[in-house]
Amino acid sequence: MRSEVLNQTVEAVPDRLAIERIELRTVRLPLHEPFETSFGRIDSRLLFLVAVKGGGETGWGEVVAAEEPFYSYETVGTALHVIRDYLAPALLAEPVRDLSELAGRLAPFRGHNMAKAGLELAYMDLVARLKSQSLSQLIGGTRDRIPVGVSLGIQPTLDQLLERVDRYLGLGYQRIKLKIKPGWDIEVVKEVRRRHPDILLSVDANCAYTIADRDHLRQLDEFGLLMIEQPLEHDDLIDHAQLQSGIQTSICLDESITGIGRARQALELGSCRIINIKIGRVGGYSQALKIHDLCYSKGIPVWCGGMLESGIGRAHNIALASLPGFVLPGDISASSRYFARDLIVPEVTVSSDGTVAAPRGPGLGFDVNLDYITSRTETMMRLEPH
Ligand code: NPQ
Ligand code: MG
Repeated sequence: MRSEVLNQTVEAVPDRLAIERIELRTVRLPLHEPFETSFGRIDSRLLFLVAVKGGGETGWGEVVAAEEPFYSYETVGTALHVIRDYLAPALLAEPVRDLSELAGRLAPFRGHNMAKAGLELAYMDLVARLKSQSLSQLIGGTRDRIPVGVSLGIQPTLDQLLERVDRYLGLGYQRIKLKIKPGWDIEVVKEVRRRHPDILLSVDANCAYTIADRDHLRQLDEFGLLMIEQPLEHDDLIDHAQLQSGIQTSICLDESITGIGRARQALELGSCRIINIKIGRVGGYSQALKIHDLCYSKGIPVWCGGMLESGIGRAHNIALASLPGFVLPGDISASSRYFARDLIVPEVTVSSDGTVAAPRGPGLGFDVNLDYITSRTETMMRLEPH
């Protein structure tokens, strides 16, 4: 009996897994309300889903790139091109041994981390399903509930922001993050802090300042913020190190951390004291796990960032954030924070203690609602080995 079970497992996940087909879909979902950051504003999200088939199962991933190159140079369009013409052919060319072999196969193609991550995510969901393990189990997760916070966009008025702060605190969210930019920063933070003296509060500038704003940013020190996220340029480490040495508030880097090498350099230079890990930005699980392990070994807190993902990307974020080093609340909100209806069943919900549950079912641990996806699909492409 036991050997039969073992044999089945061995058969289900062969030493080398042949990928039989890759499907790429773009799916548009409207947002409940516009989301505005220092780099722009969106009303709907064009989601990019990746399905990878092999061994009789389907794994799901998501490319988190936006439609326009403001958060990063990648877009839905560049990712479609790079996956179709380079990454997918490499994945389909021969059976895959494991995650690191897959990562090595994608590594020669420079950059395009979100495109690479889309494939890694789908591959890992597929492997977890074939092994009848949850993604969290597969990567060594240790937590079954993930503390979460919410990211609040720049609002037309301060009153509208204050209403949203109250609303999300009321729903249990453990940390409020305010998007800031020059002209929407010190006074806004001051008023939120005045009304909520004890909450975990942070700000995210998405690169809106320069080192010349050092004295201006130092004014934030009096508000006891958990962190200032990515105040300076997207690819900078040096000016961030200089800024960090001159302010009390911890800097957290997001855009600047594009892989394990940059994480190591940022910590060596003192560019930040906290790291935001987004699986897409760093190129997938292979890099995200390395950055997690490095930070964990050094006692540097990490947390899981968000990219307005569908439930598919969201489920991957939950699995990642179940690792022991994710000690700060993630930007992993409920599906309903952004969308009237999500692509997965059940949707991601936040309980009143401000946590989301890491599911125990195989793979993502959620069902993918293909009918709803199909009804919202704008483009669909099938790729197979030739
Ligand atoms: C951040 N996310 O932490 C990002 C920024 C961001 C939840 O604050 C489309 C695609 C729109 C990706 C808007 C949050 C986006 C996006 C903002 C990412 O910096
Ligand atoms: Mg950010």
